[in-house]
Amino acid sequence: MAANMDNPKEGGRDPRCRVLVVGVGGGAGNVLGHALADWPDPPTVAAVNTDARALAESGIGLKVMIGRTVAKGMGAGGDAELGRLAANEDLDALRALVSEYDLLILMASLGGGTATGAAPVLARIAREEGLLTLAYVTTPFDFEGARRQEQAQEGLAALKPFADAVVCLPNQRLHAMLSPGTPLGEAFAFVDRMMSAGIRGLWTLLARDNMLNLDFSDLQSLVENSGNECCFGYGEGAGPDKAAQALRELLEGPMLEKGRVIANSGAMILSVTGGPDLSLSELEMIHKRFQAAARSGARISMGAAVLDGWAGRLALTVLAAEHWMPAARGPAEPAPPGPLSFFDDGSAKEERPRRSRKGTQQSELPLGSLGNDRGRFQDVAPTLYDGADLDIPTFIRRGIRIST
Ligand SMILES: Nc1nc2c(ncn2[C@@H]2O[C@H](COP(=O)(O)OP(=O)(O)OP(=O)(O)O)[C@@H](O)[C@H]2O)c(=O)[nH]1
Ligand SMILES: [Mg+2]
Repeated sequence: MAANMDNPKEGGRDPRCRVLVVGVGGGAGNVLGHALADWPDPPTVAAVNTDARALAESGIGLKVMIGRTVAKGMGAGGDAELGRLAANEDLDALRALVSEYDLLILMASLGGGTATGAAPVLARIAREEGLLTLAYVTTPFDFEGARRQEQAQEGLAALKPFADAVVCLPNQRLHAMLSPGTPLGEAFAFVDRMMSAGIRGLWTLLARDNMLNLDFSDLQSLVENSGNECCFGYGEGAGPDKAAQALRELLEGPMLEKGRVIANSGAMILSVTGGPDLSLSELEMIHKRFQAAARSGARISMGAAVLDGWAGRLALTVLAAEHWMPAARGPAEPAPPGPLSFFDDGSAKEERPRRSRKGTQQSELPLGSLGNDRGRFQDVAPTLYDGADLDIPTFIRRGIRIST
């Protein structure tokens, strides 16, 4: 059973679960801006940032500004402690943001100040409010330097105790998929594409009446027994060979370490997105290939969505739990592994404790005059790569203008 079906949101059919997607910090805001551009039926998406200019420029409708006092609307300048203080300054706004939902998909590009410091605070609040939290995070490319990498690892360690599962994509894993000499902006755009496709693929299955549905409880079962860690992979194909192409990209590519992650995982969710031409034989082939690649007894669950405009295309998203352990007892215990679970094992799930509902609140933006300079971080050693200062908000660095 999907949780909390008693209070469907406006807009037609009952949602299978109420999903809130939040991007914390500049990089995550860019990923979600990217995702929204190609998302016909999106869930509620919010941006949380210390950076007033980044929020103002973002195409994301729901914006929560944090840390007006400590960060003065200028970003955290790569300082994770400042990001944490900023979130603590606006606990009420963050609580109001999440309190109406069942599932939080929290996106954070770790390594800078805001996401690294604030994402663990948001995850803690979501836990207190009874949401299931699936955090999608990236860690920096090696070329961004040791300081960012270390800070990202600290952020990851701080996030794990509060998220039900963290899906971590080290940017460096994608490095092998980029040709040498790829400009910085293009490298991040590639990460944006991978992350946004993964989040969209999962949400599409949760939210729609699909050919093969994914139920909230199935996701809950995977993440709650995942040992707090999942891996994520994405592959796509086009033309008559589309399923084989997508499989090759996933099982032989670097995102899932050339199949090593699949071979080690105790449970995984496969999400297939295709057009009206998506065939049963393609689904069978995908399932068989994963069964062959997975370890014996692994629980493989598959959902498939057919979207208009996707004829001739196929995308495959995987969430895999390497440290998955079946629950020892209780209603959350999953069914024993079968040949093919289409998420219909009927295992009822206990509702997570929730507090009384509060109205969602949108913070106001104090839009002062902000220039392209480093503001009060003028005296802090910049994180430079290829002439670009990574502590300057990404959208300014990349000259991104997202239309509103
Ligand atoms: N996918 C993606 N990642 C990005 C982008 N820009 C930066 N990143 C990554 O995100 C990490 C954190 O950078 P930001 O998102 O700019 O930092 P922040 O969380 O906003 O923190 P402050 O800017 O210090 O307040 C970087 O180290 C990069 O690895 C982007 O446009 N897309
Ligand atoms: Mg920023």
